[in-house]
Amino acid sequence: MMKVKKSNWLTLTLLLLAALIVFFGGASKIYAAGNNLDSDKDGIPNDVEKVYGTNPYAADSDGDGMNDKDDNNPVQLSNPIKESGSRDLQIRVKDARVEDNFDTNHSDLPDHLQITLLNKGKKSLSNIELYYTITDKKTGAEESYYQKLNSEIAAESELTLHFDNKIAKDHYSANMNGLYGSSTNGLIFDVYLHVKGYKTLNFKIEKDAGAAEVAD
Ligand SMILES: [Ca+2]
Ligand SMILES: [Ca+2]
Ligand SMILES: [Ca+2]
Ligand SMILES: [Ca+2]
Repeated sequence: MMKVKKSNWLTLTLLLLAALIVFFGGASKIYAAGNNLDSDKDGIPNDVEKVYGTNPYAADSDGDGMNDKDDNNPVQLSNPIKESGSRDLQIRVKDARVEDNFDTNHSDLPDHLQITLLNKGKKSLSNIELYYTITDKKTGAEESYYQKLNSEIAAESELTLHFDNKIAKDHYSANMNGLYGSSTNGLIFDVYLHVKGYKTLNFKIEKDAGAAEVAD
């Protein structure tokens, strides 16, 4: 029988190990639900973002220009909206909710921040900015978020904005690892909506105490 030298055994074992790493390394790409998935490529894996309370679908959870990894307060920023104009924005908030959501056919949707706006004016409105704070009514904990929206509200029409992390028109990211997805207490969403040249529109949305929304 052929004798295999000790050093050859070592080479064979190493080759086998390399083959296994290549095989399973490739396989893990197929079963991408692995622990190291970093959906927003901000350097923090999804599972860790859950622990940090940051958004796994946004590299910059709060929209202050600093990525989650570099931001000491990744879910807090002060209101960046500055406006000296005094014209009233011709927008009426038709509906604003963070639970009991529905789509255009009035079918149930998973809970999320949803705002329906009516543009009463004769001009379409774009370059909409949104800043909102979420306050836990029981603990007083507060988070804040800022987003520039690329939605346009045509003249004399209405539009519904969804903050649910779906990749679709008029859908935006929202941090379901934050208070909204983790607190069972009542929450207050204090929303500031701004279009350049017009007074900022401010309104509040309340979420009743109850089960926390489940982050998906
Ligand atoms: Ca990440
Ligand atoms: Ca993130
Ligand atoms: Ca940030
Ligand atoms: Ca921040």
